[in-house]
Amino acid sequence: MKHIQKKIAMINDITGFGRCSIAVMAPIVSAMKIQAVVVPTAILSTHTQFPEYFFDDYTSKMPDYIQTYKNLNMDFDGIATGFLGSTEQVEIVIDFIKTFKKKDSMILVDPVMGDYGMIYKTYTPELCDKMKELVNYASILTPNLTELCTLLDISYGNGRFSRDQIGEMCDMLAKKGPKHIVVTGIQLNDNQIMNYIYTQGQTAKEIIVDRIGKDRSGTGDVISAVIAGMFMNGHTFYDSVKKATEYASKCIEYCEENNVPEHWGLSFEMYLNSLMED
Ligand code: PXL
Repeated sequence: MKHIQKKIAMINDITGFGRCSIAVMAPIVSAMKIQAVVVPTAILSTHTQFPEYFFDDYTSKMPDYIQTYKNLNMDFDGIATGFLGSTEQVEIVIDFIKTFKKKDSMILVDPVMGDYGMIYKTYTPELCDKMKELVNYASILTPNLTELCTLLDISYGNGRFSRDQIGEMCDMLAKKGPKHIVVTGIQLNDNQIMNYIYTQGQTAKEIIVDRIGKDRSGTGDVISAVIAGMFMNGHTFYDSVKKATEYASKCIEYCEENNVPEHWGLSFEMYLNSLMED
């Protein structure tokens, strides 16, 4: 019988404590019956929101690591990328996608670059430009509003954009490659957050969720992983985003009720079984 289990390459950091990147993304897609193949970009003891962390950049080792997959003629049904630390690392990711993607592979790029109109300190103008290049290879893009503006060189201003403006920005990005874009975490008011869901050639949709408590680290990683898993399992982009936002909301609610510190990430383990399908 043909082996039909799908595999996704996750190019991301391995962070020990704090529930972000691979530590949440691999178990989530595993629960969805997809094989997670880890391609590390860095190894950290905790994520960078803690006052102290061990950080080992893996960039120089990535080419040899990846070469073995090239020699073994591997291919992937999906590739997901997250936080990237240097232009060199983005080059390696672009080469990885060019080498391993199949005709219908899902390429999810989470352009982790900033939030609330501010670009992270590690993002030099060169790195921002390189991320714009990576967008050309994505089939799914999951920016927040800050990242959407940065990728298009549009000023964030006060962060207030109409739905039409957001739609036009998605149109511009989609011309470069990604068929599906979800603009995450758009603040509608003090209590509500909107996710704007764009698929090329279709009318945009939105999912509005209640804001529960403060921001929690790793939320974006949980959402990308559920979207990737659902989409690879044949669900529509809208249904994938819907499931992802519902799942994240449940986890956040649990964290609030159980006083989980905000920088400990989401207690995604509590609801993994709700991602399992027969
Ligand atoms: O969740 C994003 C993320 C991923 N990886 C590392 C981080 C963060 C956010 O702080 O520090 C190492």
